Amino acid sequence: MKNLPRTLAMLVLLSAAAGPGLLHADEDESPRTIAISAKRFEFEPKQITLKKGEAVTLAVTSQDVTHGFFSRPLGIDADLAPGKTEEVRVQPKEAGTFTVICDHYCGSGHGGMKMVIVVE
Ligand SMILES: [Cu+2]
Repeated sequence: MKNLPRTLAMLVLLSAAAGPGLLHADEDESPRTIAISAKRFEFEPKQITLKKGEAVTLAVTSQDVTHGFFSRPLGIDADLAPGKTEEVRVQPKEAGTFTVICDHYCGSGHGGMKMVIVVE
């Protein structure tokens, strides 16, 4: 009798499925726009985060009375007329945490009307 041929075990190599290469999402050429609303006595959102060196447009709209939108270190100084949207360009050069204040008197809570821009 013939010996049964030995069964050869086959090694199955499982190769990890290689991805089609890393996809790099190109940076959008046009500046990102962030909508911000202003009304007595707050900005909404209260905080945004930007990247150092990234140019963005802040589209700031007053919902009620005239407000200011001011941050000296970020070079922001805008007046916000009621019902209008002011496009404020900003391109932060430094990382840090910056406060934007309303610098146009708008009533009893004016002194606390501010928002924070974090640059990282
Ligand atoms: Cu104010």
